[in-house]
Amino acid sequence: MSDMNRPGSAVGESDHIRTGLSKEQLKQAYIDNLFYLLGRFLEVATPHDSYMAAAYTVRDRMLDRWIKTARTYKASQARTVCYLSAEFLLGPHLAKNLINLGIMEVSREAGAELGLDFEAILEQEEEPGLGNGGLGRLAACYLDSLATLQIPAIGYGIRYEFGIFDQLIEDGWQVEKSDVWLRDGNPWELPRPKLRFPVRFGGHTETFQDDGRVRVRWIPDLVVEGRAYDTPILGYGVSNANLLRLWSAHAPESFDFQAFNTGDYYGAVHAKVEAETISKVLYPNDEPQAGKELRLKQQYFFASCSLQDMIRLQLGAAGTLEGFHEKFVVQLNDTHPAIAVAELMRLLIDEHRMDWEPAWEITRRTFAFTNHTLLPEALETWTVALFGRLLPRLLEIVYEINRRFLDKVRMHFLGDEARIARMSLIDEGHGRRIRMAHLATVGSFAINGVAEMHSELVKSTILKDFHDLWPERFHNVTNGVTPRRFIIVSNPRLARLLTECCGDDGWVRDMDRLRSLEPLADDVGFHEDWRRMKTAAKRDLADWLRRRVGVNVDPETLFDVQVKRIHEYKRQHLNVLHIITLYERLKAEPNRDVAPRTFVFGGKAAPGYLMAKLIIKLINSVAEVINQDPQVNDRLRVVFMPDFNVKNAQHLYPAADLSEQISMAGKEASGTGNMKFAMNGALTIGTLDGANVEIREEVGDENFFLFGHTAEQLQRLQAEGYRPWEICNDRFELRSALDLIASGLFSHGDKELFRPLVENLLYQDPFMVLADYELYLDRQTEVSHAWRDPKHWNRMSILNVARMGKFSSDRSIRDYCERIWRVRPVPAEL
Ligand code: CR1
Repeated sequence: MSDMNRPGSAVGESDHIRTGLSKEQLKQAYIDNLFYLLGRFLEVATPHDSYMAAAYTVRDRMLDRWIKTARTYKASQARTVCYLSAEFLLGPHLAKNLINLGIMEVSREAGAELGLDFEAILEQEEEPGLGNGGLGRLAACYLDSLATLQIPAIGYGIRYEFGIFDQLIEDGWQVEKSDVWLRDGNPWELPRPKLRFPVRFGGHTETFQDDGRVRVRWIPDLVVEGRAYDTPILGYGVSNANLLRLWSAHAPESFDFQAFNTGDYYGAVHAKVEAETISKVLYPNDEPQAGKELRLKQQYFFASCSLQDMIRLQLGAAGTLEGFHEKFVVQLNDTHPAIAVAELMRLLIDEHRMDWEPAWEITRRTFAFTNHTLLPEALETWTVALFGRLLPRLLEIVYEINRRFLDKVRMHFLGDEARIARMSLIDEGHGRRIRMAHLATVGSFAINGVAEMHSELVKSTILKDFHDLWPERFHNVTNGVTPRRFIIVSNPRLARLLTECCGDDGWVRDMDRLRSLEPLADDVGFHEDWRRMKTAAKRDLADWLRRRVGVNVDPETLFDVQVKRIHEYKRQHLNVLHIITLYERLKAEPNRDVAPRTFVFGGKAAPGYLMAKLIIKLINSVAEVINQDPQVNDRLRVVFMPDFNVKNAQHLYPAADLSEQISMAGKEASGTGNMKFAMNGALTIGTLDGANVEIREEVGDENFFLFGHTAEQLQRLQAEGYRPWEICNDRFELRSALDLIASGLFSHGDKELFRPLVENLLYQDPFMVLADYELYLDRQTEVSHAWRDPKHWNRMSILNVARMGKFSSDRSIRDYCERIWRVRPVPAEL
């Protein structure tokens, strides 16, 4: 770029005020932003003003990179990865961006010289909670890795006005509070009011003649406008900055003047409200309950806006939609954006007057689909009735895709009508429903699961028929997490130690280099450093818990942590049964020698998921009794950390000694918390499920506490007729733990409160908690023994960190680039 094009270049010196990275330039820029953007000056600035000024100072530096990256990508004509996701759980931006720009330390110094409390400024940021859990956080890790690996990419999603609810705990129960994250403004985004697309809903379709062809016109009864909000996403240690584009829903005009003039003022305003409702709130279910009309509207809304935007870019660059799939590859993050398959067909056929065959050729070569769950309740379907009423034109297209697809299946599997019924995009059995996973599969050139075991199960269960037909389309890409967020930002002490050991910070972009730690696993001096680092992190967490939650915990005890969404399949209640058993052992034998532990739980329950809410209540009730019992509370403590989110999680990973990954085998597609803990030196107690399997393979069986039945064994148990109550008859301690809950000891004598939970475990136990109880307890006993030998424990901890290279999201993204997207890096230069 010529100098005249640089922002601020007209005024010479001030050029660097928006781009320079030196301490003096940062200080000057900060003061400038405080004054000109916020109308404040140092002496009167509140912590929030300081945060905003700091954020704008960082954003200025990102914009320079962002514009240059966009130009480089455009000139390269490279293929762009479009990651379509209903959720992006980014976490706070400021620290992450300071790290990726490489100015964390110099900013800290600049802050100190200005008399600012740097930590308090970071604390000010309200995180954008635009996701529920693993799936949304994975999308955020992937954006970080895409930018770091210099891959042209755009994240597309929804700018929810309210993200995932804030969780309060009152009297032990979860209480939800709406998340007003935009209340104080969002300095990281740039509104693009001119970048807007119409999205239609309802109405009917008609055919008409056009150049001798029959075409279809959709006359909607509601048109909503999607407006773009852009957030730059910086890579680490590179000049590339990618784009996250989120859509916000608006009425095309703020008033419907027709209605207004005829006196229907209320009706006119109502249309505006109806439109804006679409991007109002994130559905708080991690495994969504199907059937909600608004959710289908959200999905179609963001899929349509995103595709219209890609078409705009393609026409701008090439003037034609031919070859669209060579310029864009669209990754569908689960089935939430699967409707994009039908929408791209509609746009190509109806709006750009293409014929079906070439349009289908482009479509099926554009999309790739990631499945994230096998849970039957999470497999999205929509009734034909609802779908047709809301999206009449899309229903016609889905029918036509299905007709042509089933013709092919019929040719391939002659006479196999049962198979045809199973594979159809329409489930005729349950009140006629559209199967979104089938639509995504039929419309994609590649389908993948998120861990080896999960990908195998996808092929052998939910998509087996499709695998029989197109085995070459099925892949595995094991999930990963970004070490920028989950080591450098969360655990700076560990980051420093790793950089010292490796000689430089190259491990941040190549985590396999941590293997060079292996020889240190037996080094006495290094053990001392390791212990100091861990103890410091545990002290920090203890301070934080005292201030935030009002509980005292002892950093010398074993920190045993389970944080994730609360769900029966994740089996937080198995963890609780272990705690109750320890409690009973200590009560029966007060001098018994047990390794002192602090149990930490955290996680949100979907607001309508009563059993999950009861599990939260149980954890808090058990905590209350144990923490107040002087006979045991020097050796057992239980803490429920409220409002588990990215920001709070960052305090936990560095401090954990033991990571609980205890889902029922076959249920957790991958898990990513398991990776975050192990990367920070926690040891895992876990089942053979999801990515646990691969973590254990990498770190070595001797450095992992495996327990539990395998998925096949559990299946066999179930097939033989699983009778959980019989297990209790033989296991005295299990019976006793359940009896203790039922007795009302944890509920102030109320015997009814936990009855649904206890009876569910005794008589149904759908996630086979009781079947694994004894194996879990035995393994926990070994954990306690291992903890008694700090040298051995540290050795295992060091080896876990050294061998986690595979679980960097950089590796996952490289896999996607090579095996699925077929894209290469395009470095941007400053
Ligand atoms: C899975 O339950 C996985 C993440 C990310 C979740 C979890 O095991 O780590 O996806 N699935 O792949 C999900 O949210 C809707 O499905």
